[in-house]
Amino acid sequence: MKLFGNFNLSNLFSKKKIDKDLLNKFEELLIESDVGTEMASDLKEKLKNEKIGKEIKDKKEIFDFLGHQISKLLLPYEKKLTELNKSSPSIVVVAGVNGVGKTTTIGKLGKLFKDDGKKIVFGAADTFRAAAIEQLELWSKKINADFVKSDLGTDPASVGYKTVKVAEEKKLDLAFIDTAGRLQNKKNLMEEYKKIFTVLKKINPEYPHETILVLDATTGQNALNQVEEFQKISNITGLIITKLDTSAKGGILLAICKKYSLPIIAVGMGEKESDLHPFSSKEFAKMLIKN
Ligand SMILES: Nc1nc2c(ncn2[C@@H]2O[C@H](COP(=O)(O)OP(=O)(O)O)[C@@H](O)[C@H]2O)c(=O)[nH]1
Ligand SMILES: [Mg+2]
Repeated sequence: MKLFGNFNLSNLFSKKKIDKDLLNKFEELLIESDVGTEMASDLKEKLKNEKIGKEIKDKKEIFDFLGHQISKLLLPYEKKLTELNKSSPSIVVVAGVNGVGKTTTIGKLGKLFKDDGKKIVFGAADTFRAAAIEQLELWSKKINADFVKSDLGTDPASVGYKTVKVAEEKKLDLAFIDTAGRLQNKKNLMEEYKKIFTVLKKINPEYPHETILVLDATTGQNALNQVEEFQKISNITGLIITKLDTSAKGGILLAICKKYSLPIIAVGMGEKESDLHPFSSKEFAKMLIKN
């Protein structure tokens, strides 16, 4: 993950004094790093108010200041993992476009809750691809979770229904329902996605308790469109941002928070089961600034 692309923040602050020109360059760098214009101007103002005209004795001072500001901006968007498990069972739908990391993230979430002694079930409601069903089944075996599937091409809502029933009957703590990804350009998949919610709500109007949208940090600005599209058709209650272990620009996370005020639950930092980390504004800001 990086914040400042190929530019070097360090070079920018090699000047001895923070003046208007430097502040404008700083803002440009922020915009190029996907944080969005509002966030960029916010951070520029903060730097200006605090440091304009002052001598820069040590660049570290600037990095620490920035890290602290970013951490403060992101703090209200932290959502604890335990909030996903406030009811018994807690029903969680996992949404997102194809390839963002939904299935992998469910596996990793399952692992975190399993390690915490919770009983869980995975529902393979991405019935669109055989590989997707197998992939989730593998995860369920790996972490010893219950697993519900149907044949390829069956109605995803019926898999959702069966998954919830298993969770209720076996008195499990959590059910994670995987969904198919190619939504924006596939009308029937979109309808099927909406039907999952209709069916779950018939069982219990409170279902699902959570709908997590998974976003791939490498898609940059496009992630914003995805939030917009999914919010139109479902009540997104939290985000998980994946692939922050790559050269993705982590700044997109700031833009999303600012624009949509959605909480962030966790960040994906790799493909392994241990690579999902609860979102900490402090840790995240530290990682951003380090690069
Ligand atoms: N580097 C990296 N790869 C990830 C991460 N999360 C998922 N992936 C990979 O992204 C690809 C797509 O993941 P998958 O879970 O199948 O996406 P889905 O189509 O949304 O279900 C797979 O190769 C995953 O291993 C992550 O945090 N970092
Ligand atoms: Mg999948």
